[in-house]
Amino acid sequence: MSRPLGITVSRHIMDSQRLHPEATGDLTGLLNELIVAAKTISAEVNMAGLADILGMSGKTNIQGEHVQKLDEFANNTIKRRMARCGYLCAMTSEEEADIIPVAEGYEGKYTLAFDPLDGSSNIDVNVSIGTIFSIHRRFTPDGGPGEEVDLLQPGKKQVAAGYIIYGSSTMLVFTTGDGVHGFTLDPSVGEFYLSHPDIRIPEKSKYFSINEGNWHYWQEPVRRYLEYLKAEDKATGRPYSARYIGSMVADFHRNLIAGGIFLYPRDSKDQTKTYGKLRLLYEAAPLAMVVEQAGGKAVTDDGRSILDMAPEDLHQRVPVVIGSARDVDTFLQFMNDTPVKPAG
Ligand code: FBP
Repeated sequence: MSRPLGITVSRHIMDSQRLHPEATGDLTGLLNELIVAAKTISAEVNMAGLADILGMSGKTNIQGEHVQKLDEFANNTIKRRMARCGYLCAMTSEEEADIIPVAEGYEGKYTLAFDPLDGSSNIDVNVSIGTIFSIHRRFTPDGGPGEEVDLLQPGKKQVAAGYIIYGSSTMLVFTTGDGVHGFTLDPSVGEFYLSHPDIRIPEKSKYFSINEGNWHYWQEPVRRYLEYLKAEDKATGRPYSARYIGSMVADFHRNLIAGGIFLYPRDSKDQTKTYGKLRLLYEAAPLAMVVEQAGGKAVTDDGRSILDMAPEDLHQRVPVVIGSARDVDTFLQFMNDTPVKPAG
């Protein structure tokens, strides 16, 4: 279905719903509520320097990270709005140790996992940050509060996933399984308009995104892969350029639009994070659904499909390699020590 530029996101969601005669409108309602929360966060982020909302909240979250005031604001904004939207049975957030219940009497048939503000180390320095979300159909029978099992479902079972990036403009990028579409917020109207229909990640990459400060803590094949990306070879467009913002959502978005590979492999730097830093439920799995719907690929550094992974814990970490499919395959050839097939 061709999608005219400039339509509003609500119209786009309604049009997509028409493609699914079995749809009840609940997912549409849920997405629209989430979009209102995103607009609220966007307004606060844009005013952050003026609104005494920069800096630490004085709290520490389940990850052992110091919680930023804006993190807390974003978390509360989403929690409050979604707890009474009537479409959810349970939620989980990067900022909360346990399952987040919805208000009694408002239980619905979906679950929401979210990272309220990804890239928190960049909040105070005005660098792009974002909200990442993942939606599943509940696993337990409809009616009543949800349980952890409703949230601990593999990424391939997601019914919708995406992110809102608060950058030079605020953009919403998401998929409901019918391709990936991007919408730009017009703050003067307070409306998201379709600006990037049917996003496809370029086959040919230009960029690699990884924190090279962790070089000495990586497994040897990871280092060899980076050396390969930096070696000169015109035929394969190497050397690639290094781009690393330190906000996964922003690094991912650049690579989705311009072509690239983002890697956060396991490393031996921090014994509490021996199997990667990034979280499966509300960072890796939603971006994996987006990239695969856009023609890319998302795996762990030992070649497991991120979307096939069955989560065991709400805050489970996972090593992530995500981006243009050909580059992810080349990375895996290094990890499996198989000779790299020349590109093309
Ligand atoms: P949060 O900010 O949501 O905790 O996310 C983790 C994150 O900031 C990612 O966005 C980013 O890719 C990564 O950590 C940066 O880690 P590092 O500073 O180790 O490179």
